[in-house]
Amino acid sequence: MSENISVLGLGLMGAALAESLLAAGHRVTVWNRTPSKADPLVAKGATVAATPAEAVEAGELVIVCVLDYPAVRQVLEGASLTGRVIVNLTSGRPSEAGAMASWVAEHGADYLDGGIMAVPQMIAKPGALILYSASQTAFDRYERTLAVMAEARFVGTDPGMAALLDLAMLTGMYGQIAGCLEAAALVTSAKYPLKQFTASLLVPWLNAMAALQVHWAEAIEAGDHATQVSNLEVNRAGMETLVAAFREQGVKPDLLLPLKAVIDRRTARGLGHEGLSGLVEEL
Ligand code: FVH
Repeated sequence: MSENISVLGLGLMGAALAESLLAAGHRVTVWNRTPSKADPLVAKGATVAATPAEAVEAGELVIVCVLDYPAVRQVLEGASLTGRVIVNLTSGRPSEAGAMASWVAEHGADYLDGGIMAVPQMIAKPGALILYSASQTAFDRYERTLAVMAEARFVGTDPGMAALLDLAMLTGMYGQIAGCLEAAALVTSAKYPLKQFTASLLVPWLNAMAALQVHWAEAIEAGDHATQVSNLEVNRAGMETLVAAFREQGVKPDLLLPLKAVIDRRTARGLGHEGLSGLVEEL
């Protein structure tokens, strides 16, 4: 079914979202602070609105994707939101999502907050995921429409939950990036071909290790950090070796040292028999 949808914010991500909705046959109205960014979408069939208020009026479903939450507020302020469903796909903090949900409700609209787990090039392709939270009613009503942009997954009625899970997933990603950058520095210090190391050794290893995460999650939920894999004392000694080897190679272990510090703290408290999952108690 073709819907009237408005997209406010046509940066890299907003433009990709609007394009996917147009390609799916929806009637899309667009608005952007810098108007010229609408031109490629107008060429593909979008209608351009002169103001955010005009854009909000045109769509029952209003998608906002701008830099940050203060910008969302600036964009929506002054528009008549009554009866609309506002889907905010701007990245932010859980508390910002909660405040935005209240503000939108005060203005007579239903609210979904979203966390985009994709880059613009992935939109409307397999592998793209958007997490949604806040109004279950709005999600149920528009789930099929939202699924045009990316797999749509509702994670709860707490408005901040999508933002929190988005940040948690980014945290996992940054941890992996930190480890991979240190590994790259170590490998290049020995003049070993980095691409070969990464493709044939590192990536398969990380995939195998990723499988352990669910086991750790179970241990953390149960508060049971007994291990049959490797205890913290073994990991503490391993970290000492790692850091010493880095220094011998002339490489700074800066991204590893915070993890080492937490392992040292936990073992110093006499908990070296536990597994790595126990470190969560230190955070
Ligand atoms: N790009 C990505 O890979 C990530 C993936 C995960 C989610 N993020 C979030 O999406 C939001 C938008 O990101 P973006 O990539 O589209 O960013 P830009 O291309 O830089 O476009 C920014 C748009 O925001 C508009 N804007 C900024 N400030 C204001 C304001 N005060 N009032 C109105 N609009 C504003 C900007 O307008 P203009 O500069 O073109 O006039 C762009 O439309 C973001 O939360 C990411 O974290 C993307």
